Amino acid sequence: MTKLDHIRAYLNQEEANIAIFSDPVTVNYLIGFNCDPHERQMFLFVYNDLAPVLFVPALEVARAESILDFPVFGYMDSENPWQKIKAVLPSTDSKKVLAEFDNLNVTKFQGLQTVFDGRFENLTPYVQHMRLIKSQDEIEKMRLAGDYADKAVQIGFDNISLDVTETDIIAQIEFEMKKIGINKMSFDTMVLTGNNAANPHGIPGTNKIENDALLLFDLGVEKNGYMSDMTRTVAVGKPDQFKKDIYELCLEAQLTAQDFIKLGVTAAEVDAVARNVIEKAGYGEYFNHRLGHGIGMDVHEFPSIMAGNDLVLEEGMCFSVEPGIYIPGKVGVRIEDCGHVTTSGFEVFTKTPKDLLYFEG
Ligand SMILES: [Mn+2]
Repeated sequence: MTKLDHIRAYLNQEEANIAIFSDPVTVNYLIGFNCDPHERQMFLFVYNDLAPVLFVPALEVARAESILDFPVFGYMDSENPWQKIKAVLPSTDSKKVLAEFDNLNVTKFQGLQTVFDGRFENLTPYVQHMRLIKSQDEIEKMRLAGDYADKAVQIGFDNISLDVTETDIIAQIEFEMKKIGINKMSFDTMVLTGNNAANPHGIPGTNKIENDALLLFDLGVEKNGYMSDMTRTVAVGKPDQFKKDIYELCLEAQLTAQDFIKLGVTAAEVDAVARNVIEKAGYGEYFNHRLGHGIGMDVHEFPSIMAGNDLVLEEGMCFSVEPGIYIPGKVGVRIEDCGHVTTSGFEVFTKTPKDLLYFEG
């Protein structure tokens, strides 16, 4: 069964005639058409018993038609997209209309309501569920994205110097990645020195790399539509024993959680295993975020590895394991790998070593 067949089966089960996809990542996931329409409108309409229809800005029609085997319609900037949708769709008749609520802003929702009379119901949970279990092909793509993250962080390591700033190192990483054909990082690369790393949402800037301190790299690469995400914290010069102890504690939490992951345990249990290590040492209050997030075509997707999530882990689920300890004004450490659940445990996509690495200032 293709992914669209699964959608059709779900429509029949829900006794609905149409599903509307508006999230560009979902559209890419379902039909392999990668397009960011920005503020313009793009929808994939999937019927239970008619051919699907892709509706895009006019400038995207030729590219879409070249890869799709079903009808594509476009609209000019000067046209009303909702009138155009109503005119081109083979049917707008459905008692229930399934749509991705997490992606519908009010403009889209009100526009679609002028096209369809049916009752709108939320398709987001079904899409999240579909994307939760990765196929072998998807795992391969995640591995490749992970390889590039390892390369990227190595470039960061190679550029550590007390003469440069956080953004200098970021510029080098992204410059070198572009030169080997990487179009896009998964998110804004973070390089945080000293106390700036003690803020879990620290923003890189023109801070010079500090000596005798820790330096945090959080980055990822998009390759073939799939994301990687990793964090490494390294030593510059000779950080004091306290900083090294916090590093070792964070590493112990991360490795304990990774070893614990297996089929049948819950997401909440994985979070608790890591959290217990840090809490027992007395630093629980400084680990103030969930242990991890799902990853795939989006850098944050399901499942959330956190307290309260009783989702049972299954083969093919992909997520991060990223404990952090942030003591304001003193030290910040985070260690992160993403991986996938296998029949024998958890296999990570990033291989950069995790023993505390030391660099000359
Ligand atoms: Mn992450």
